[in-house]
Amino acid sequence: MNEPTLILIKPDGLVKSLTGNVLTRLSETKLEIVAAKMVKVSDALAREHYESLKDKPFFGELIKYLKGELHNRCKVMAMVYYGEGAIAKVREIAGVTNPEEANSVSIRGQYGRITTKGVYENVIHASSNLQDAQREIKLWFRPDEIIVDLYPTKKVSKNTDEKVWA
Ligand code: IDP
Ligand code: MG
Repeated sequence: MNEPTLILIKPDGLVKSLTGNVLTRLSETKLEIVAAKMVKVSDALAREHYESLKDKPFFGELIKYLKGELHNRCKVMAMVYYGEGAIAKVREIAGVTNPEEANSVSIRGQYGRITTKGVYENVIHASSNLQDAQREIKLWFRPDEIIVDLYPTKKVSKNTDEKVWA
């Protein structure tokens, strides 16, 4: 089944000039890129993205990390990859959450680190399952920013073609 997955190149990946390396690794999946943009991450967007982790002791640092406050680089690259088994294929190449435990040839294993404050700087985010992918893609992208129709939309008003997620 064709499915979408959200990928973020996090601020550490951008600061370390890893964009090209990460995209090259991801191209091994043979998936299609159906959306891509640079995003200045607001506090609200970061908190909403990691909503399920809000009770974790590392949540505060994690929000600072995603907003770029740990790297003086307040942006991330957000992308939607699409195709057969996309979620599992990207998670496989990304590696597990803890960069020290990640397979050493995975993106996180190759380029991630744990900071002295205990933040897992693991270069990329990748959706975990279909439900998370849908929630995350709708959070980061508007319907007209994605070149395939993924989820139902509705018109903002009769007078415009602008659409929002239904
Ligand atoms: P995932 O990114 O592999 O899906 P999640 O559990 O969803 O992992 O955690 C989101 C992000 O929070 C991770 O990518 C990592 O940056 C950070 N994180 C997760 N667990 C820890 C932890 O135990 N200590 C520090 N940071 C963590
Ligand atoms: Mg996750």
